[in-house]
Amino acid sequence: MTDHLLRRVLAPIAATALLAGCGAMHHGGMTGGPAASAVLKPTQGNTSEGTVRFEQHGPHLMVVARVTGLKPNQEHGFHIHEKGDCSSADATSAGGHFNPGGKGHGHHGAADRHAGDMPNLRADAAGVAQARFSVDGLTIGGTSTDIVGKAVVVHAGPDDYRSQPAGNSGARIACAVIGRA
Ligand SMILES: [Cu+2]
Ligand SMILES: [Zn+2]
Repeated sequence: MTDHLLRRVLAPIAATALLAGCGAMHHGGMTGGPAASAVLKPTQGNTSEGTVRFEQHGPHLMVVARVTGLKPNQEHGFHIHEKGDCSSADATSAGGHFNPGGKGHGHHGAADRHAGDMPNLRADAAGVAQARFSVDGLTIGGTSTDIVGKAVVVHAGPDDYRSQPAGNSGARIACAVIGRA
């Protein structure tokens, strides 16, 4: 087996190890850049909770999340919201999607989108989502695109990546304020 092939086989294993615990997160694939994290707590009447870690690598923001208490086998909208305030019972205190560019809601891979638009979380049969992806247009520190002090929110339903202003993903079931890690 070539090194290249070996890495492709081992990469998912490394990702799993990253999610195994805080200690493990300092090793493996995520190296060195500015980091931030958030601990998701359920909104009133919900049970979803989890952790999200962010790490900046040049223009890319790597996001690693593990969220439990989701609806099994369903996708859930997952965004950065503009206010780091999860104090209201339904997390509407977190405001709308983080949108420093003044754009419309869209697919996370598109140029025209809110900076805070991210891929849906996908829950397994046990209602657990483990995600690892990177998005552009967000930073840790520095500029108007800084996510520190903003909120990360999980929704009851999937984001359709089209509907305005927020993808029609329903109620906010978990919320967290993002802090420097
Ligand atoms: Cu949202
Ligand atoms: Zn949006």
